[in-house]
Amino acid sequence: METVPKIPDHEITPPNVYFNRRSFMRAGLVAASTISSVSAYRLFNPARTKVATTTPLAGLQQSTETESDLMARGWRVAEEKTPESSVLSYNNFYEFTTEKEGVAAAAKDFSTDGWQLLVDGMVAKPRNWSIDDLHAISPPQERVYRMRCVEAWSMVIPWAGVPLAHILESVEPMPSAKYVAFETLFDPSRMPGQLTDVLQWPYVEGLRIDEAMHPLTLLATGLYGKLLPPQDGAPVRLVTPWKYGFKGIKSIVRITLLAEQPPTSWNRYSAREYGFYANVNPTVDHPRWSQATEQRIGESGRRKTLMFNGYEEQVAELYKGMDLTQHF
Ligand SMILES: Nc1nc2c(c(=O)[nH]1)N[C@H]1C(S)=C(S)[C@@H](COP(=O)(O)O)O[C@H]1N2
Ligand SMILES: [Mo]
Repeated sequence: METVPKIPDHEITPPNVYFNRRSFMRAGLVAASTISSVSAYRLFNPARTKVATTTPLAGLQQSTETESDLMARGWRVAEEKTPESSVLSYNNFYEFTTEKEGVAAAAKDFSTDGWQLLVDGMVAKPRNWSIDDLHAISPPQERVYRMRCVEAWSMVIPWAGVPLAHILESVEPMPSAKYVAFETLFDPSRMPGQLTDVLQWPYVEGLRIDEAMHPLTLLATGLYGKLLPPQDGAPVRLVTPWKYGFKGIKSIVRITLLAEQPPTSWNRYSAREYGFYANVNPTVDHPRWSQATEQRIGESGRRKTLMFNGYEEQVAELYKGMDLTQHF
């Protein structure tokens, strides 16, 4: 990047601000002049979020496969997990707030009682699912995945959930179904961020059907062995670990199978910056910043971003022959 124009706060919070502040806090009150006034303000007025404890996830399956088989599938990663406290307190969820460290507090009273997930469109058997219904056809499995935000920070998260393929197979997609559209709840009385126009609501996402059926694609209902907390997308969110984090749409109420590619929220916001595919790719930079490296939460220094976020062996086949600089 040659020039870095002023980036509105809601689009990207440079992770180095967050981390400088954290290491500064560890180091004690030494380098006050090196941090920005914003982080200095926050340092002395810490908005410490009380992180909600959540309910254990019943029926989490113990895998019978060996660790190396699970790693070959991409279902485990041999990297340190991001501390649970960071996964629960550093979030993007614009339906509540654009302040990453404020999501947990802003979402803490979000009730998901009686949640229904409608799966419809080009399927033989459309139906409404409760979270228990999802777990009844496919007991929750643990998946330890890398998560790479388009803003160039990353985590390693132990999710629990149901392969999306199991749900889609049970509603019997028609041959004409080529894409899968996802939609977050729209209810400004419960999601106050929806009273602002920072994005067009509801948040929507989409996958090609072969991406949706891929064994890495998870409907997550838990993390760290517990039910998903509100700030991470309760009660059910998408996880596609080889794609940028914004594909992982939270608090899903509807999944619709379609013949045509559906609109997606960040692509609608800025098509030249955020593509439909959003595959992690260190060689295709965001127009305003490099994607070659990332800040792993809790680490000092940066690490190299991996092609398809390290899932090349599992997913490269899906994109054979495609120009990834065009289909970014
Ligand atoms: N509905 C909805 N889903 C969303 C978002 C959002 O603002 N609204 N943010 C996305 C972005 S940019 C990221 S990086 C991940 C963050 O997930 P996490 O907070 O559980 O780490 O959620 C994604 N899903
Ligand atoms: Mo993100």
